[in-house]
Amino acid sequence: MNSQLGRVEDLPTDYYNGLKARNTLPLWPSLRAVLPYGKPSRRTQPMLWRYADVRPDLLRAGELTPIEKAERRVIVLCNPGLGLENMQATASIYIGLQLILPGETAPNHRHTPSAVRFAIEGSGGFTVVRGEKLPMEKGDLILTPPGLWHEHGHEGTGPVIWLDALDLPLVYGIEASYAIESPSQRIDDPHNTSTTRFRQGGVLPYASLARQRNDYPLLRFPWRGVREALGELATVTPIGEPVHVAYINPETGQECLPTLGFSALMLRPGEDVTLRRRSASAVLHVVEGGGAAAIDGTELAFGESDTMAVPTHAKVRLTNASGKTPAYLFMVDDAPLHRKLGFYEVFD
Ligand code: GTQ
Repeated sequence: MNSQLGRVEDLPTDYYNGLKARNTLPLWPSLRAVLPYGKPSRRTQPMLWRYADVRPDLLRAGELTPIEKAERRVIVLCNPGLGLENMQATASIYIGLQLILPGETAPNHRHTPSAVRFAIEGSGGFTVVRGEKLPMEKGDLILTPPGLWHEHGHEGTGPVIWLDALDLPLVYGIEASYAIESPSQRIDDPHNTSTTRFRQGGVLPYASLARQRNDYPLLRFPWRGVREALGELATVTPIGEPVHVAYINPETGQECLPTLGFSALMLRPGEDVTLRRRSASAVLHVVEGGGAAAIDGTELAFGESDTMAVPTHAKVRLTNASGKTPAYLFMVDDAPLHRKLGFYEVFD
């Protein structure tokens, strides 16, 4: 492979200017920039947003901006390597922390980007998706798939805060991002029956076997069940091997949403794990506990409700700081997108 391709400066100025005047460019001076050898070039910085820093700003937004003036009262976690104004945690993943106060509603809309909510704090918050009312208690994962109506409300007391993850940078980047609004949905299912129907992994409502496939049969994954599953998996997983579960569509066994993947990790007391290096980018959110992360050599100390960015192809090592209690992390990644595009890779 030739490491010294021709440069712009090697070309006659009038030739180069003529190309530009005709809205064209020579490839070779830029070839290595767009197709770097061996590994993608990445602007995403390994980094951490502390909940203790973001939370006061979010509560202040609750005083400064009424919900009618915000629709979604969100502080966005922006990776500085990608330019703050681009609102990217990683190149494909948008992350925001959203606040809703008692009695407020965030109006009904639907959009082309896929979204999920992961509840962080407070009680009494809910999202209505496709006419189903979904409670949001700490650690619950709520899907709002592309094109499905969703709106948020709060029937409790005190602030409710959750993490939003969307494939917005991707969908916006391909000029396909838009939303439409509609009056509040009629609640057909006030008791979150999708979560009841798919209560137990490995068994399905019998009718599911013959039923025309619904792309999104299960919309809410309560944390309690995921935490229990991690605890059980830990008993049969050698120390040092990640205790890691994936959230799936219970009818297909595949990922829940087209582009984003969701999973949860348990770090046992004192445990140190290295995740397999892979092509996907990710965001790690701390559900319980604290510890240390080394992401491509960047050392980050994490505590409860903090959020970290993991670039594509990055090496990730996680250590539980406690010798007594487990730590739990929620992960969003773009592995489903990489798989669909045909280049998902796991290295090492
Ligand atoms: O709650 O529907 O953080 O539409 C960004 C866009 C949240 C939402 C965000 C959204 C929402």
